[in-house]
Amino acid sequence: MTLIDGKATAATIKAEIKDEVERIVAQGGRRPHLAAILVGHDGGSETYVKNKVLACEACGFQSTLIRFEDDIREEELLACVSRLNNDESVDGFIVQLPLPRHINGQKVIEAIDYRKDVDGFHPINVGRMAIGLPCFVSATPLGILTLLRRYNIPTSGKKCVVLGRSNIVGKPMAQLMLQKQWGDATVTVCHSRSKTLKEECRQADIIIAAIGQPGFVTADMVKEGAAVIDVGTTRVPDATRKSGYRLSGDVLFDEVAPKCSYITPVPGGVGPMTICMLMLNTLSAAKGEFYGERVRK
Ligand code: BQF
Repeated sequence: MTLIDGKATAATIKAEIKDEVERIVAQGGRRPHLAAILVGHDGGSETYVKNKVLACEACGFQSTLIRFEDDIREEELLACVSRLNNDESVDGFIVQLPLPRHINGQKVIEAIDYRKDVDGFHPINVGRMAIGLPCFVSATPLGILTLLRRYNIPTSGKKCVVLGRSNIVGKPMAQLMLQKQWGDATVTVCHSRSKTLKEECRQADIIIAAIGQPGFVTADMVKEGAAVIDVGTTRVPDATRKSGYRLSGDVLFDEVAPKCSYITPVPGGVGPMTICMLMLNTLSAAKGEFYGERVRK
């Protein structure tokens, strides 16, 4: 069993990004600039945005954090998006999700200029991704594909089961695993209503778990020698921690790991790669490019 070290892989890639940024700056170019909009004070969102700001520093990027209280009106948020769309000093920006319930998140996403949509959530990027055109690919699926490649885990022609059908992870992950130039796999998507979920998993060469239920994937669901990718990052209370909680994945790691060829831990697996791919997308945006064919293997 090989433990996939997402934290180390992300650190390597961030160092590569930083090198490129310093080359750009030495040639008289401007540092890439990522802006983030954070609404409210959700603990998870605070942490995630902090991770993004720190990653910008590691990559030599400029970053701007724009905060709003959770009673912000939708029009104010849309005005902020519009301002960032038109701000030439900003290469890319994100709106940290989830948003408060009184705000139409889809409307906010659609207000983002797709050329600055480094999260890859705008329908133009989603659509372009789905048909294999250059686009911003959402960071978590891109991070997982990067791990599979860097660890030389074969995907072409393999049976891949994606657990979860969210717009952020499950759906784009399944699309990319299907595509010839990415996973080139046979893909099955299972979700909370899937009757044959366990049977599908047992036949999978690769399981990508993104359902947000701690310990959902148990040893009896995993074929001997399968590769298991754990996208879960649920905060569960833990009195022994300073923070009062710990991150729990969707995979019951201790019993599943011995059966795997490869497995990602939580924390330190997919999470750091998500942040790192956001940086890569921002670098592409700063260079006026999409994450397209050109940068693929
Ligand atoms: C790690 C996210 C659910 C909903 C909205 C490193 C992150 C997490 C874990 C992180 C996530 C999850 C992010 C680890 C960003 C991933 O060491 O294991 C980094 O910051 N993430 C987000 O921005 O929004 C979310 C999960």
